[in-house]
Amino acid sequence: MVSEPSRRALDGRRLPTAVKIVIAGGFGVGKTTMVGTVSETQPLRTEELLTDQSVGVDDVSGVERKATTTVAMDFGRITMRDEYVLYLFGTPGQERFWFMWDEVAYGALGAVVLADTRRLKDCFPSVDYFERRGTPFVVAVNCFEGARQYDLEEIEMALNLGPDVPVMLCDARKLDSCKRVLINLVLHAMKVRGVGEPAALTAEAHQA
Ligand SMILES: Nc1nc2c(ncn2[C@@H]2O[C@H](COP(=O)(O)OP(=O)(O)OP(=O)(O)O)[C@@H](O)[C@H]2O)c(=O)[nH]1
Ligand SMILES: [Mg+2]
Repeated sequence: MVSEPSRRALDGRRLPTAVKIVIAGGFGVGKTTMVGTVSETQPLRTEELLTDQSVGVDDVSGVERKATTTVAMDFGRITMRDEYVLYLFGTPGQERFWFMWDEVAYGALGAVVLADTRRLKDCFPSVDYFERRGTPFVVAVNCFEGARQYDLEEIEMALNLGPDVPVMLCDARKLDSCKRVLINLVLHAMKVRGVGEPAALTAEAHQA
């Protein structure tokens, strides 16, 4: 949520508004990568090695070189136009760690659901989760090399999303691309929650 205390002025300067954002999606879709790409501080990670025990449980097709997985959460921070500080919380993707989601998502303004078109159904649990919680979200399709390209309309239809859920393409390894996703999410979430449109971010959205 938008934190009221953070709006207070300090020495005549306005403090940036603090906003909590969740980065969710299926196993290996690029959540940790996205948090790491945008974070202006050293991101906090809780990565553990994928072991032989995960063979047959975790589907690494498409990300065969993946050696680690998030077991609790990712955490990072990005400031936008000195007006907003986004605190980013990445969820663990593996089903056995989904019990963490309530903790990670508590108090979030909105969520990014990352999707991979090669394993689109893996993002359904995240979509269902945020729909059930009433948390505004956008779907960002992380475009892996070699994955077939789809039109956004095709993806929207496949996900059976409500008409107002923004869907966009992104590259979780690129700062500008991740920033564009985050700005669109904040604008969408503020609109859904009736918080008014932040001029600074709208201007940034036009540039991104
Ligand atoms: N080609 C390509 N590779 C990517 C991209 N994003 C992430 N990767 C790679 O894909 C793998 C998965 O990335 P992670 O960021 O660990 O995925 P995750 O969603 O955090 O995974 P879990 O926490 O295990 O669910 C890593 O090997 C990344 O280097 C991308 O946009 N393009
Ligand atoms: Mg991760």
